[in-house]
Amino acid sequence: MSEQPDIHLYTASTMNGWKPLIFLEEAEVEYELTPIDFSKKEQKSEWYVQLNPNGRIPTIIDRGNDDFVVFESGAILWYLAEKYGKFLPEGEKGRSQALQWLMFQMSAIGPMMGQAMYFQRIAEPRGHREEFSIDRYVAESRRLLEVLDKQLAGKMYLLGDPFTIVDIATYPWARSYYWAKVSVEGLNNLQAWFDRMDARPATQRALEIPKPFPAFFGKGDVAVSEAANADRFKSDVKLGQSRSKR
Ligand SMILES: N[C@@H](CCC(=O)N[C@@H](CS)C(=O)NCC(=O)O)C(=O)O
Repeated sequence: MSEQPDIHLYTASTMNGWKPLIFLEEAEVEYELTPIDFSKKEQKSEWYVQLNPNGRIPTIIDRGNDDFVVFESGAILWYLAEKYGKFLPEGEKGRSQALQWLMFQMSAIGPMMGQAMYFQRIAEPRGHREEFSIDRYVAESRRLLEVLDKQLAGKMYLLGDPFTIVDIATYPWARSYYWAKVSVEGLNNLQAWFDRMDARPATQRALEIPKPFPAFFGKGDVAVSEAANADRFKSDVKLGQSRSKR
């Protein structure tokens, strides 16, 4: 075991934060981990924003490549897949398909489910219920999960067989349907894919790092987790400044 692994990962236990962890655990690659504490706003600190201009997790530094820094979870997965030659299809068309579904996760599944979560699990417990926004994001999330369900018909994984970074990127978000309060009823292909992903030991190991957050999956004491989660983003909810007219 080398003293300094190439990859230094800055992350937290969230849907985007788990993506590089799932890759690294699945690929059995050594890495150094620095957990980022949202309650201390570490992701906004000066040293961190120099690495990640967006002030969000995750970020990696590749010591094996002149300390090259990569931010944006989709770009991190692509970088790691190329560096280690894993979990990316071969050939121009296969890679284009991977990029298409990665973009779909990054631009649609993540943002829509993220907002469904935000309005219900952060804003609402802090006394700020926005019915219209909740309906919009929950309905759009369900529609997107239906797209995934169709894509998965007759397939083991999102691009067929084998498992790729598209599964890695999509799983933490889609699997957190409980936290987004989005129903997966009737989405049998999606549920079968959840079962397959739930059965991958390395992926499951990653979900416990930096610390377990089982409430995202409807397990453990959800009320306690919801309160803690709402608390760590409390400064983001500006009560009394809503422009919505009701
Ligand atoms: N598009 C970015 C989004 C990153 C992101 O939103 N990260 C969240 C956690 S899932 C975060 O850092 N939140 C802390 C904050 O908003 O200050 C990516 O995929 O890397």
